[in-house]
Amino acid sequence: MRILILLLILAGQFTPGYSQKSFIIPQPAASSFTTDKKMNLEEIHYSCAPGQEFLVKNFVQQLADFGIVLKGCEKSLAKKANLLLVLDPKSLVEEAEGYKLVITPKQLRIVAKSDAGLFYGLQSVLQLAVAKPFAAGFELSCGTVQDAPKFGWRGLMLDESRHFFGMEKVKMLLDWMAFYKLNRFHWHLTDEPGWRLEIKGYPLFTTVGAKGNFLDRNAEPKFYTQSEAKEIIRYAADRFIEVIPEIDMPGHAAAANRSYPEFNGGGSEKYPDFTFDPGKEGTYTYLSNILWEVAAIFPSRYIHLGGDEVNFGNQQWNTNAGIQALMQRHQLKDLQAVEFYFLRRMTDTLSTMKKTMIGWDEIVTAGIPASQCKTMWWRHDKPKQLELALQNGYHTILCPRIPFYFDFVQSNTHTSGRYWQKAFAPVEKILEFKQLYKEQLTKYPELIDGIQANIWTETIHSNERLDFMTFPRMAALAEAAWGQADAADFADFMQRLQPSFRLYQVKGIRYFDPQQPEETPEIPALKK
Ligand code: TNX
Repeated sequence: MRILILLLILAGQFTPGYSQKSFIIPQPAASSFTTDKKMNLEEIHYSCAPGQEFLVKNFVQQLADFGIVLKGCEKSLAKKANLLLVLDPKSLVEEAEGYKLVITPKQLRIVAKSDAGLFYGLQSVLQLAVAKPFAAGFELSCGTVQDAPKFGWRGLMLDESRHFFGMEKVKMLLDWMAFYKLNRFHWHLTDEPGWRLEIKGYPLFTTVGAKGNFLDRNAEPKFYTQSEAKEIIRYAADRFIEVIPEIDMPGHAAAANRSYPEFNGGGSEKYPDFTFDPGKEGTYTYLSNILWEVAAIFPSRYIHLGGDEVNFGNQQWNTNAGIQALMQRHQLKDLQAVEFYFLRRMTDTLSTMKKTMIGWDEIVTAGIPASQCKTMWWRHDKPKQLELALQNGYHTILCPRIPFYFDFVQSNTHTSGRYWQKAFAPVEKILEFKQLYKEQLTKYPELIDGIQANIWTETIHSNERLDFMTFPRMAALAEAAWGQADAADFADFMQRLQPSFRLYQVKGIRYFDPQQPEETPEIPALKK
């Protein structure tokens, strides 16, 4: 009998059951935790190189933001440290953003090749800590995590043209992106309802262009000054998030055209003043002046030029003498050829600024050299466009509407927000992403940079509704983008999501729980 018990215990130690599963989201590449040994951290004695001290400071701040206040936090000798950060360029942790975390009863050690890796190690600790907080400090189970992301581009886009949310809300999103190890914030700053970025050479953008939103043409002007934009960029950089601005062209330009009508290429009945005028030399100077300012604000290598849906409102190009002359001069056979000419030219302009262009998937047949751009594939109903992008050698970010458009509803019981026929964007579908695009991921692993979710805001007018549409789908996005879970396991993911739900509650975030739809009712959109 005793032998049998002993055998059972031993068997237990070597089966996966022994390793207590962690609650970390996104799921780490490998982790193992013991159930019987713990480490308590009430006071931090840290050791790291002077250049990494900011990571400890920021970590302590993050703990405090979640209500975990330590008794103290001071630097100590490595031997006595209970938190050790080791930046080792030659470490066995292979990937730039990877890390190894070792928790023993006396010490918590993170080894990485880069600051980003150390930061992600600390985010994992943060997630474990908030799952077991104490009055002072927190408790961790001992164990190890060896981790790195599958995808380098783990993005979230926010449309602030249709509705403007402001500094505080953007910072809140960046905080949560960091918590879930997302690393690209794509900022959609211009579109029809409003232009949201100060451009010093063109002051009318912030008086005329910034006025109004999707629901109210006369809403007071809302925009970011250049110094506010820089503050957001810094805030994001502290969290290892790169900010990519989007200045949409040649379509979706109505707010710009209200400000400077001399560069208006006209629109359609449904989309008035939709395009810039590609037939005027002055338009190229104007846009290049704007982009020089944008390039000076945003340190990112990338500027997103949109390039989407131009045919929604380019009919007037047919009767515009300047455009007709341009077509003759350059032998452009139709309006799409004009659009592509415009995009090639603007991409060249960005190249002179040492910036790489990003465009929506409309650009993949524009003849732009692959070395000068990246594309975002969004039209899930046009898989051909993705195939073309990859065949043409374009680095591609996957953000198909289904399941990555967060303005789509997340449950078929919801009535506010988009559907594609009957399709929508539930958490389950986000988790299934790797299986859905297995073929492309296998065939073009070096061209698919990663994935991104896009929060379009025609139907999102308030912070509350923004939260409802974003949480917990942001966590599912991170799970897919980090890409280490072997297969989509909704039940397991929902289990790991429970600590996040508690934090959302503490923070007053109106989230959606797919397993408790009645308790987390839909926050409806306002109708136009
Ligand atoms: C398509 S995605 C758009 C946006 C809309 C969105 C609504 C893309 C490149 N264009 O302008 O806001 O659908 O889901």
